[in-house]
Amino acid sequence: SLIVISSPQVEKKNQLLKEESFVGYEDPVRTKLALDEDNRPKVGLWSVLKSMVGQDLTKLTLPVSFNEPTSLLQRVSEDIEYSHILDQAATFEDSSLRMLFVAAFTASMYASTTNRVSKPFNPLLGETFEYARTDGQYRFFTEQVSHHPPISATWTESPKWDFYGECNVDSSFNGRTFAVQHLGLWYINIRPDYNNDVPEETYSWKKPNNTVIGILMGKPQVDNSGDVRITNHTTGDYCMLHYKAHGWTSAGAYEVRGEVFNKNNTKVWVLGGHWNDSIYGKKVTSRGGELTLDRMKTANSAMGGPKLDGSKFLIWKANERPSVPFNLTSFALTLNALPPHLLPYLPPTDSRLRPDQRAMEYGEYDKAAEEKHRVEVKQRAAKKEREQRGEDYKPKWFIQEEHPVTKSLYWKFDGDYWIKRKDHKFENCADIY
Ligand code: CLR
Repeated sequence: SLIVISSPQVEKKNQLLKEESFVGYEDPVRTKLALDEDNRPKVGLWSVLKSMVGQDLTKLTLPVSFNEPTSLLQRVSEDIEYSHILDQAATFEDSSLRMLFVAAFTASMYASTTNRVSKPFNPLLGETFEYARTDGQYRFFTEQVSHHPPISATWTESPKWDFYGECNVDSSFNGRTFAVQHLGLWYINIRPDYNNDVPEETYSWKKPNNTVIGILMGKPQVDNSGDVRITNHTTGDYCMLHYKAHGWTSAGAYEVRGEVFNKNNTKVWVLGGHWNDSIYGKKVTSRGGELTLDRMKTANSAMGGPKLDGSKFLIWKANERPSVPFNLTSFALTLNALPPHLLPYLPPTDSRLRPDQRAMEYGEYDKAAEEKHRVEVKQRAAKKEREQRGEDYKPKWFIQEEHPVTKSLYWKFDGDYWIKRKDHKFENCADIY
């Protein structure tokens, strides 16, 4: 279990425990689905997409067999699969080392995109998803706060860190690739073990783009590319990350490289690796700071912590992928599980209760399609009723405000969710399914 040292960490840990956030999550996580194999009808992506040039994800009407049995809300929670990197970041006294690990965490999120060219279910307006892990000591919550444009506001808390932001993606099919552009700003607060100067520091960044490539060739895959700047607003450290676009050959595929600078613009660390596999760090010394990315070399691949002598060290390694339907990761597999202990704690809006997604998980594709249609019709009817009453839609658990540090608009979680959950006070939730 996690050892908390500083008083802000202790306070957060006590809050999570007092609000009984882990109640319902006592059972071991599931390691397989009821379905043994992915028996979705095999249809070429191109044959379906060719008539949909210029369309975005919300307007695409694809057969349900292009879906995987996850909601985009659950897909977004997969960002925290490797949250132990943040726990580790908090242990360092040197803020540039904290930045190095935070940067590796932001890149670790893309490991889940390998072999996952399926469409998650579009969340319904007001749909929510919660997830907690006793081993990670965090609680995650997200709500679909807007339908057009689709925006999911998310908020994760753990003794040593918070991770929050909005998944607000612009997507479109240009005839060759399917491009997903992230518009939202993402935040991490770290509560360092040694909080001599600051009890809590704020980082922010914008995610790189996801692109589905290889559609015409019949071998679609997700690529992640672009430049990312991660800023520590509290100390002035920053990191520049570059995700290399997948070229015509596979040389340089999945590659990510970056440099960490302190507030005086001095380069102190370099990092690099492959977002589908592992990321290494290296201290910049008088002998230079080049990082070789030789995949064959397995030296130093044990997680031994940072090396100060200028030699390369492993920061993160992706988990083994289980062989399960829909190519879900071992983490993704656990998200839609519905353990009997948890059920009485869930609000009626939780993604786990979505009937179409549940049918999909059992391989009942016709039923999934029917139910999907039904809940979407219900959503449109609710919208019409609101319009007739002249009412604006207001999200239940988040409120949009100016961020105190970046001054950008962000979705602030009011925290009330976990208290209501503890007391089983969910009777005022909308009936969306
Ligand atoms: C990537 C990791 C980010 C959060 C995130 C948001 C949107 C997701 C994206 C991730 C992965 C790729 C994704 C995308 C939405 C649609 C797209 C799932 C999880 C899929 C591959 C589009 C498939 C569409 C075709 C079937 C037409 O932190």
